[in-house]
Amino acid sequence: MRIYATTAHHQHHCLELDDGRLIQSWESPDRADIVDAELLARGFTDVRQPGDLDRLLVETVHVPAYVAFLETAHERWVAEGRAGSCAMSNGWPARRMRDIRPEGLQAQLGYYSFAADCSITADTWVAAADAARTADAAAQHVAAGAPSAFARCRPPGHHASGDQFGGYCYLNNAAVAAERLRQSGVDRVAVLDVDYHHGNGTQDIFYHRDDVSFCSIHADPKVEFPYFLGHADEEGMDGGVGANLNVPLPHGTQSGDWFTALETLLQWIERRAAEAIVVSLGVDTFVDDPISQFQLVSEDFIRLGQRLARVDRPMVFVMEGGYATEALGTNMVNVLEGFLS
Ligand code: Q9C
Ligand code: ZN
Repeated sequence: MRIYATTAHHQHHCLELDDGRLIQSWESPDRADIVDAELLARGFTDVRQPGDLDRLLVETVHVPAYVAFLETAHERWVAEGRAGSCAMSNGWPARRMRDIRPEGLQAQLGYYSFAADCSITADTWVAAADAARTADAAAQHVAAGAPSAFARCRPPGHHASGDQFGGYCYLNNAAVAAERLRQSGVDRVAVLDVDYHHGNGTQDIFYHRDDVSFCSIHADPKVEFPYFLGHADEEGMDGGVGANLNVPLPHGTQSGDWFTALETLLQWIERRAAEAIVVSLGVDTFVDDPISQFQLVSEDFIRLGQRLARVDRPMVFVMEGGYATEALGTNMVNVLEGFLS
């Protein structure tokens, strides 16, 4: 299996508001290093650099003004002489306020984000752009006939909507991959999101479309981030009615119930007649994940990969979450090795 990866992400490590403290984010550069080391150790040696960022492709899943905002926000932050090292919002357009695009940088940070768990550093844009082109390259490889590819993305992407960052995500790498498959002539694509958190951004980007189906198993948003999307009654809208499926599960979910939910999703994908699948591959379902509450064990990730191989469709694996850094390499590569075995 070919791997796509870059190292620009290294410079990006943002601040996160966590339990009332401002900390260096759980979403750290060593996450990628650990995965890269494990890939090499287990014989995944076909590691490539992606091509240039296809801005037009990115702007099919993101609003162009949002992309320009991400690119320039930190320069504007510095130019304004702000005290903190990261550009971060302190107010959002919540209920009873207006959905109106403001002018000032601090106000636009609120307009273009939905959570205080991530922020924009001097290197965030380069890292996010690298992750997006990494996902694009993996999708192009699969579109050209490869049975699978792994985009070792960082930062992750599935929480980023068309015009909002949050949940450690800025550009939606999985959505970029799905859109690349579509533009390469794959008529029907499915995104299978197995990250512990609901992929609210990906769902929203494709919510009105029938050609890209989205399904997800995740912790119930009634009690877990991103709280305000990912509920079981969200089925798609307009032309996309029936093209969205959420299976929320309670805190404490163990392997048995998780794999039962996976069967539900895979049967649904079969009914959706997807020709290729993008897997939003988060392994924060792991029992020792420091910010998550499911109880999968490392062997479960091998089983996940084996089960996905039996789906027998071209697959683009896009790395998302997973914060038990020590075990992250093992868990992530277990899925890929299970898939190939
Ligand atoms: N106390 C992904 O897995 N909330 N994003 C963290 C920690 C946000 C996770 C709170 C979690 C976002 C891609
Ligand atoms: Zn997650």
